[in-house]
Amino acid sequence: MTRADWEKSYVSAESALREAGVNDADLLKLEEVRVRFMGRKGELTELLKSLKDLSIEDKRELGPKAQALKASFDAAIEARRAALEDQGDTAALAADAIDLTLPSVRAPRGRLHPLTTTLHEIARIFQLMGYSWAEGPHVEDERHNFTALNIPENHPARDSQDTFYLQDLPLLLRTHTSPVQVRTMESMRPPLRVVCPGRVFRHEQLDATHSAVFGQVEGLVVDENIGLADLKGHLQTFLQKLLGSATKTRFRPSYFPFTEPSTEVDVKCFFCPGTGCPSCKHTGWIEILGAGVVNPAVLKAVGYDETKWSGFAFGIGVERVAMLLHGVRDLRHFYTNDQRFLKQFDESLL
Ligand code: 2NL
Repeated sequence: MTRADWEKSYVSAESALREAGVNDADLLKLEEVRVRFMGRKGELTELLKSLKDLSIEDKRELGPKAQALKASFDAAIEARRAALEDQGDTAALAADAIDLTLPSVRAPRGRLHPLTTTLHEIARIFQLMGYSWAEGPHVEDERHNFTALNIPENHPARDSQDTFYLQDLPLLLRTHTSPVQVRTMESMRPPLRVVCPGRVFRHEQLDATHSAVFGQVEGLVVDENIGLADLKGHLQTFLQKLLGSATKTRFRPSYFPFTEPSTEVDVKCFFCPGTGCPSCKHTGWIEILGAGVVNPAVLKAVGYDETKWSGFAFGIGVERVAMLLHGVRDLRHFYTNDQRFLKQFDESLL
């Protein structure tokens, strides 16, 4: 190779290098370029190899020139590779950036439903007053739900308009928790004090104050010489513990087949100063529970000596109490499980 040929190759390699696009190449393209110039048959490799065909003097002059071209090529490739790797690292870091100094997301904590805490609150007060807690089946027979309670065969409460009966079986969904007390009396001798909290079922249209499934707490005391005065004392104590010691009570005559006499218990309205408001339907009083002296026919039906024993009983609706305690005006809020509603109830009331 002549010096002139070599110089031509040099100029051609130099301009090819300039146009190779090193500074826009990605990693794959960059390797292609490197092989194209510096591979075994690469343009630069050939140029360096062909130095050996030149005279000593030409080698001395052109050798460093060729080396400088290779060095600047190597440097350009290396700079581009470093820039690409740097970019890659930055992108990878951005893609899975986790700020370990951020506070963690709190796991949502469960809490008891306001109807559950209300039922617990009612039963707990009676437990403080010496009552024990009893539960029983939701599916009952007519004897425990009606007959033993002195509810006559033709009573409207027995109608399938009001009571859910099971298909093809002489069974029903209990309409109150009284059958639990009947079962307690069947299995225990007096004296007894018991509360029976639980779910009850009535064939009812759902509205702001009625539901076909609702909670009830019934209570029963049987002992010697139990009368209306005991009933009034226990229920007044209970209501003052539930609603505050300033709570005023009123006992109105009423009627239930299973108690005689029977009474409905009102508390002085705690929403208005007795002047009347929608909560007390402008009467100044709020009806809160029903009660009475146990009808001797009920004691007799469970095999108790009704000349020796007497008692009183009461029933209180859980939804109604929860609505009064929390100022809820529509009971359907308790069943729809809207988190915005449920989150308002105190987490600590477990
Ligand atoms: C109400 C009225 C009441 C009873 C329930 C009862 C149970 C037995 C014997 C006698 Cl085993 N009585 N339970 C008595 C009076 C009233 O509930 O309005 N509840 C929401």
